[in-house]
Amino acid sequence: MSSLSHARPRHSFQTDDPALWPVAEKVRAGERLNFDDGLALYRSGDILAVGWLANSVRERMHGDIAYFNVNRHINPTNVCVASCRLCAFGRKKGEAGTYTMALEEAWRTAAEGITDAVTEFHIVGGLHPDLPFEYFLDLVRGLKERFPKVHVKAFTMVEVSFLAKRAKLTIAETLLKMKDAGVDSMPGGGAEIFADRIRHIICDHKIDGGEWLETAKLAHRMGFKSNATMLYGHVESDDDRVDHLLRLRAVQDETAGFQTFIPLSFHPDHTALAHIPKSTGMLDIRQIAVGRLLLDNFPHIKSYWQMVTPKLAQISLRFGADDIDGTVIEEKIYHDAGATTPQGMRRADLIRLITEAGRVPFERDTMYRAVTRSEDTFTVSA
Ligand code: V47
Repeated sequence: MSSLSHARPRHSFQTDDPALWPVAEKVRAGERLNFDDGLALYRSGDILAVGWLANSVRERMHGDIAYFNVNRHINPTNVCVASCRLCAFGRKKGEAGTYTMALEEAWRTAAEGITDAVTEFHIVGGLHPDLPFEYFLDLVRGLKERFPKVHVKAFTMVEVSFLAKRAKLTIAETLLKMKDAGVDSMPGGGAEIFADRIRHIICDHKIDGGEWLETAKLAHRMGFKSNATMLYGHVESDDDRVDHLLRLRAVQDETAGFQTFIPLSFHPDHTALAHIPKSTGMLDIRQIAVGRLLLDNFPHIKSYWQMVTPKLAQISLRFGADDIDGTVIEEKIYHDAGATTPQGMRRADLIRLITEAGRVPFERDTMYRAVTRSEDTFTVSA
């Protein structure tokens, strides 16, 4: 058994699981964890010990601060050429239930349902076979004209790669055009699980893990920050999860371009994997904690309340997470897959969740700068 001493010691670490003892020593010393340590964390029955370790790192990095933001999701189309088994959102062109927003509609949507001025638009959508690259550039340009202060976090690495192929451009050229149009950073979607064996089952039509990571690297080198996700709770093993996290960590060592890691809990309803049981609280909370411990070079770990429920996101703030995401306003991707959480949350409710977890709410913009509000506008600290 070991005793950890931190900047803010609270109590000593104890576990009866001997597999965690060497891990705890490394965490205490600030040493990097390896593959086997990752497996030990995934396989330990002592979730409180795993959480304690993750919390100690989280508090070392962020003290009691817990971040949230006021954002809006925009999904311009659900038409998608890919047939990912994991997805209930995408539809084939011509199928019932498809939609594609006209640009005016997308810009109008951006302003809807806002009670507090949003600081971020989060834009992801299907891989539409016909929409030209210009549509997406015009979408962003139009948003920037109408909402110049709002950060545009748009297009996953999968969309970037698809749009590059459609426009017959290199990835670098595509990213440059996005930057010129006003894209400020990128969301973390499409990463799923990098292992080929799993990708073939859950998202056979997407770029492979290597391409996702290479695209992220290039984006970082061109000055974009991005996030990274991991979709868990389907057919992946503990080895696949650790492999995924360590591949992200290796890229981060090279670029330092990732801001936040977001584990995404698989929602099986209405997908081709509907027979898979839904994830449980223990599974969800463990992803947060292991993510915090293995990704020692990621500044932030987000427990996305839409995915894991507000109650679990709140608990996560004691298990390694420092961020619970935002108001969102209108979520489609997981709600098509059976999520029963509300589609959006008010700023005041996010603050209450955080405060009742004993943390200090900190409204951030996408770059984690402080946001100050007055009336219906906001300012971002320098
Ligand atoms: O890549 C799709 C996932 C992702 C399902 O960067 C599903 O701040 C569960 O990446 N069950 C897109 N998940 C969303 C995303 C995201 C969300 C919030 C914040 C950020 C950020 C990024 O949604 C996809 C896929 O992994 N997804 N279908 C499903 N049935």
